Amino acid sequence: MKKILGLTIAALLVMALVGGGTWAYFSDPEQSLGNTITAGILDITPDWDGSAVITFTDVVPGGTNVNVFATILTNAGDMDGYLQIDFANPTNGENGLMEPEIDDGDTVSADDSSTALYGELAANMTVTIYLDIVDDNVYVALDDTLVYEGLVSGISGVQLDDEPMVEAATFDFRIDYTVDSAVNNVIMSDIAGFDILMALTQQID
Ligand SMILES: [Ca+2]
Ligand SMILES: [Ca+2]
Ligand SMILES: [Ca+2]
Ligand SMILES: [Ca+2]
Repeated sequence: MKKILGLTIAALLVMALVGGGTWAYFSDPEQSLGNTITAGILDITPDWDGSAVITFTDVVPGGTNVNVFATILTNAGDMDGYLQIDFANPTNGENGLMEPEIDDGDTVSADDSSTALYGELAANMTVTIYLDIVDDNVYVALDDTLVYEGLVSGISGVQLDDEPMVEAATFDFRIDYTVDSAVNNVIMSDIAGFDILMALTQQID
């Protein structure tokens, strides 16, 4: 009897201890193990190698050319982003002084070793640079996104900023040019060009 009482007291103690902390609540546990968080990817992919520099050659007074440069830009990552395009380092090379240039009054510095200076082409060539949103290979103001229209010599510092570009979006990036029809032989053999820099940045909702 004493032993039974002891067991009973022990059982009651256990019940009391347990009962004190075990008021029932509804519960429905679920598990989700092994979670990982992976940083998103922003990846602008033009279909040229990243170091390309646009260079115009064999242009003539009054000449025009559409799609002298065209590339497809792709947001190849897994996030929406903003596309930024910057232009820099316009070049304007004399590339040798031809006799017809001299005849039309062209001169060149004693140092013509640089390809970036002394030419006349960049100041006489207008470029139209755009995203061909309505993809018909033609810039139409109401359809497409104009990036820059102006002289090559004025392109440094031009920027397309914050153009929304959702995941997997593609843009056709195109350049047309026209050369002043009034310019004379001074542009002969000259070489003009510029750098294009692109970046895709995170879109913060
Ligand atoms: Ca010159
Ligand atoms: Ca178009
Ligand atoms: Ca020249
Ligand atoms: Ca020249």
